[in-house]
Amino acid sequence: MTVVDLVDGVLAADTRAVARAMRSVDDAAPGYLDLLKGLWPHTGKAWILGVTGNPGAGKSTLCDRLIEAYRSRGSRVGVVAVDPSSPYSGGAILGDRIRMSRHALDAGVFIRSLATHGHLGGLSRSARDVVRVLDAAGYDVVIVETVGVGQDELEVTHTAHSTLVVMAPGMGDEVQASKAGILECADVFAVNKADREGADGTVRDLELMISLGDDSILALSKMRGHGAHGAAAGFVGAGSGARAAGAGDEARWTPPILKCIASRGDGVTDVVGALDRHRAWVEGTAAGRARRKTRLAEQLREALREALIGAAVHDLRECIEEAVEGVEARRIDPYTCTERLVEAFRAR
Ligand SMILES: Nc1nc2c(ncn2[C@@H]2O[C@H](COP(=O)(O)OP(=O)(O)O)[C@@H](O)[C@H]2O)c(=O)[nH]1
Ligand SMILES: [Mg+2]
Repeated sequence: MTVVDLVDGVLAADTRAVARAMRSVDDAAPGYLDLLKGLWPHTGKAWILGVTGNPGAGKSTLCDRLIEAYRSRGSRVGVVAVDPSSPYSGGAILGDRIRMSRHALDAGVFIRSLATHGHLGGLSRSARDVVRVLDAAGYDVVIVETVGVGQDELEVTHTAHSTLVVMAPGMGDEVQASKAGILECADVFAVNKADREGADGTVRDLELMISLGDDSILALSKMRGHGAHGAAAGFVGAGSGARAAGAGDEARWTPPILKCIASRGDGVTDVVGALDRHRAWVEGTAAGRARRKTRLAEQLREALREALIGAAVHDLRECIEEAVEGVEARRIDPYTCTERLVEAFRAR
């Protein structure tokens, strides 16, 4: 099958062509860049939703509900599950042709799992390009579920137009997420497992952190350390006030925090509503469009970094070997050595 045939197959949303194109892109198989170039003019229509949060928070369960909600509006939904163990509605499903059991017979849903490693050029590169295949194939919403909240996941969220951060009460998710920089990339927070104790506390902690910024995390952990839960609650008034003020200010998006019980489907409508509002903000305001542009710039820089590193490591492989020996024998320091390698690469 030629690249042109494959492009045509993807544009016709032929399931086998889509699966094949995704595999080719994921493996960075020969010709995959031509494939992506061919698909590019047909992308940009899908709304890309990143779903992140600690393992066990309920991301997959909530994604399953989101698929249901978007399908009921008639949208076609693509899912890229970076977590290969995603137990969508029960049965754990692996491999290229995974289907969420509940959505298995639905032609309007396409699910692909990505392994967490083994991608040429990194996981975020793979995820971004696999998403583009789904976009070209006409999926209206593409959900990218990450496995956790590490650096890779942060990069994966750069691909998304909206990022939903899922948390569960009593897991210390708030503090952990703030350390990992997840708070900054969150557009909507879902405090899932609201059937469990502590959900309101998690909501309050989040409100506090959002209203006070990064400094609050340290303060919060200190308060918690002294067992003064009431002290944290004392700030809630200030937090809610800041949120209310933010709501009328279209230059700023203040991430809403919604409680839900994904396993029962409770509160999911509100999460969907918040995501809709975020989309409207991104599409309808200058600030939103500027942010979208920033994300594109981030993606381009990532792609450039990957391409440059790939090219340098390939072109300089002999020099690098020599360099390692030089540093090992202490003939040269690693800093000068790095400078020389960069110079050698630029001279090419
Ligand atoms: N009690 C409760 N359990 C839930 C809820 N949502 C998901 N779970 C359970 O939490 C576990 C982890 O869910 P999963 O969606 O796999 O989390 P993920 O690792 O973030 O994708 C599963 O056993 C779910 O059934 C909820 O709202 N309440
Ligand atoms: Mg999962």
